Amino acid sequence: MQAGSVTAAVDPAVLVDALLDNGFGPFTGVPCSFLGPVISCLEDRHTGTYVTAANEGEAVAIAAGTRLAGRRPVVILQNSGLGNTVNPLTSLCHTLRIPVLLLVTWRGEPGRPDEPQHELMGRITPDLLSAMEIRHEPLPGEVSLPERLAVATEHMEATGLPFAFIVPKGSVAPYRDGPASPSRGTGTMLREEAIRHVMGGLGPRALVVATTGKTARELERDWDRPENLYVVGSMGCASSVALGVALGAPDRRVVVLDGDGAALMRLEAMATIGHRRPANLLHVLLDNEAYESTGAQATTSASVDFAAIASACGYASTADVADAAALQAAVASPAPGPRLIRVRISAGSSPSLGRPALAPPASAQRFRRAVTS
Ligand SMILES: Cc1ncc(C[n+]2csc(CCOP(=O)(O)OP(=O)(O)O)c2C)c(N)n1
Repeated sequence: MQAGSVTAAVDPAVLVDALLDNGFGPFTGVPCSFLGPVISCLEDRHTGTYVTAANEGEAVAIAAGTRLAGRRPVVILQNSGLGNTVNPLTSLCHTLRIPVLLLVTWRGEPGRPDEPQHELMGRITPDLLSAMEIRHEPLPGEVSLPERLAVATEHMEATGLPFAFIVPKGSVAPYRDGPASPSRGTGTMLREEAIRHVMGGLGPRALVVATTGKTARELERDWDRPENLYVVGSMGCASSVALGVALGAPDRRVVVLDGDGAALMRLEAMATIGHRRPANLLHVLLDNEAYESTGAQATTSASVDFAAIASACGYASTADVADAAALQAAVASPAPGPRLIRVRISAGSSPSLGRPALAPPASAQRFRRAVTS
């Protein structure tokens, strides 16, 4: 597939209708901004047909289950999440011959400038699908969509294997009938304000690890310092990185700025943190009930009691706050760690928020020096 080979963008409603008309559904996945319009369309026009998964591997397993129940599921994912699907695609779908249709976006497509965390996966996406013996092709335009869906169906029925459409940037048009960025979250603060209150309450030597997306970008824009680590990829891994730092540097206070989508993607991290109980770790979970960085699609956090989970996992203390005063008090509290502060915020950020200026390897080196100094 050549970079820039896409002609006209597919209307997400046309894509959804074509999939449903050809017997596909339900849908499950984790958002990428390239396919955000498809999720918006599903949620707006076909309530209940999209299952919000916490990570892409889980989405493949849910899809496999629906296939076993007689459906023709579709998994929506960013290619960065293809890594999360490798095990269920190879050892579940392949082994049991359970076909699922994948719509995989193509961040980091060679020839198109993108962020550093997408570079390697962008280069290997088609090869990775091929290595998993998953037939793939570019998402077709509207005219050839019915024919290519028939080909995908035939292939999946004949082989029992998954089939993938690769979705380059700009190949799906915006969803016309919904807001570009729906309002979500129940708190009085935006993320940038919550970050300000956390950072304002920390000493100069506190080490801060920020999750991928707008959290890392806002932290760098407003509070850049060598003691900050911007985890620009590996969604969900920031709290585990912070655990490692906290275990390796027990004399330093370590703070992770996590997102609700990220925390849910790797909820297992809380079990390990609670088990090891590093007293120097503060886990701040900025909960806007949304994947705000990819277009504010809803996460499942509204029905999740993160403080109860943390307590049950063995965290020494927790707090659940929704306003600035309560957040400041929770950060200043001498309560023992590991400590979880769930901060209920509202989704929203500056439209001019930039991308990290510091190259990731330089940022990691700088952080390492700050930890060991
Ligand atoms: C494995 C993986 N899947 C999907 C993405 C795309 N992605 C980047 S940021 C983001 C949303 C993160 O949501 P949350 O942690 O709630 O933070 P918010 O954007 O709301 O600040 C998503 C889905 C990704 N980077 N990696």
